[in-house]
Amino acid sequence: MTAREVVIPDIGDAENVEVIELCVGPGDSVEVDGALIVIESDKASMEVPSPFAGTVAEIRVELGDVVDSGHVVAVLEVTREASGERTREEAVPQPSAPAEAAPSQPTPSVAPQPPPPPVQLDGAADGAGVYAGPAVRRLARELGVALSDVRGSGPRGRILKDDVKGFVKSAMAGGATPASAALPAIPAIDFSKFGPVEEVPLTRIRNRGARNLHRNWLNVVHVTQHDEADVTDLDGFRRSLGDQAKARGVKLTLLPFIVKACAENLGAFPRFCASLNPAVDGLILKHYRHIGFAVDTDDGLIVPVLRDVDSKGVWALAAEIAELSELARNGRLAPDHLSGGCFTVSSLGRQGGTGFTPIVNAPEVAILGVGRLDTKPRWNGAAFEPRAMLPLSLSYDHRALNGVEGGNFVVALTRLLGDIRRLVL
Ligand code: CAO
Repeated sequence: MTAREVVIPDIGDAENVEVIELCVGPGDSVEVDGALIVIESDKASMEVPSPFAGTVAEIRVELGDVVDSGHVVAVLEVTREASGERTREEAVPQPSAPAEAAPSQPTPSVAPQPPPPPVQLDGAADGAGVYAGPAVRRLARELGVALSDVRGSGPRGRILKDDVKGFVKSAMAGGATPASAALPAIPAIDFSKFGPVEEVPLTRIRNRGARNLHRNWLNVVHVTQHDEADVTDLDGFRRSLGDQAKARGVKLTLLPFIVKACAENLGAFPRFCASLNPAVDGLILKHYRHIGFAVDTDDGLIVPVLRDVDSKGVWALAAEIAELSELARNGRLAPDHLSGGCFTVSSLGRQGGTGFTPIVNAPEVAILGVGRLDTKPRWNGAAFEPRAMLPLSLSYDHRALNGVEGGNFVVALTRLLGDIRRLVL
């Protein structure tokens, strides 16, 4: 085999163009006219095609290099030439590498045959208006992908092979979206360049959860309203029930009280117990109070639903929360346990934190995040006194609810939790 240099062909009056993509690397096979690199001038991007078929021995440019006509791009071990009939004996050595960079056994190279012209990428025949090179177009054709549906992650939105592959992967996972709706792709990075890594698969639940969260994040117009409820009396009351809880075999945490207060509050604010209709021009008000609560399991986050919370007492809710959490952690929840929620409570109280922004569990329109209770000094009009303060974070869909409604809901909820006697009024 003969080693031959490939140079950048005549690119007209475009000078000092930038190398923006390396399409091949050492050891790769290339066909005649296969793309070697992509260069970009002020006006256009062009692929530099290979005039030979063979194997890439060396790439002589790097991303970001500024190059011109005649610059050596690569050295190929040639098996076949574009114009077909020339033999390796006809090759004319052309020492174009700088002396100090030359290998001890100089590579016999040849004056390049008039190299094929660069292939302009912008506005090519199929998928006109799509910014992609022939190799990418060929790959898209082979995979049956319409390039107009693919979001390019290259410079100025150019579609790369990885974008096409990513689109196919996403389509197979059920998540592909047309470019008009898709976000710019996050570049795939080989992190092992920076240090040791390992890839672990997401569990089925985490995987499904990730898709749902992404869907909700993209569809819902999120606003999060933060507040603190003074739960000094409520927490004292809860603790005072410790012996009764033990006798009943129930763990009485703040959560059943919070869920109960939410059900009460949903009665006063029915637009929070609702879903937008599919056309997003109407609100479906639900006259039932089924409330989901987030459970952290080894396999991922699960949200079982407590039914008719408004008609249940705190003991019953505490027992049901324990039972559903246990079923969730053992992977034994039935579909009925997971459907029909109107509103969700996500408590990170045990874990800690003063506030977070929970993602609305669409098609619900609101979710309450609960942080860790903390004793804080509070001004009572005459002096500071220690009070047990519970951080609350209400995220809601701004398409369904406005800020005043969000604020009013949280304030009313803090009042209910501040004086739970109100729950029986
Ligand atoms: N502040 C301080 N302490 C709190 C608290 C709070 N807000 N909430 C709970 N605690 C305490 C409890 O009182 C309990 O203390 P003791 O063991 O001393 O009695 C302890 O933390 C453990 O509570 P728990 O987590 O077992 O019970 P719970 O009723 O509060 O919550 C459940 C049950 C299933 C919701 C919870 O275990 C869980 O899985 N939480 C994670 C939810 C989650 O991942 N949310 C994030 C989703 S992203 O939106």
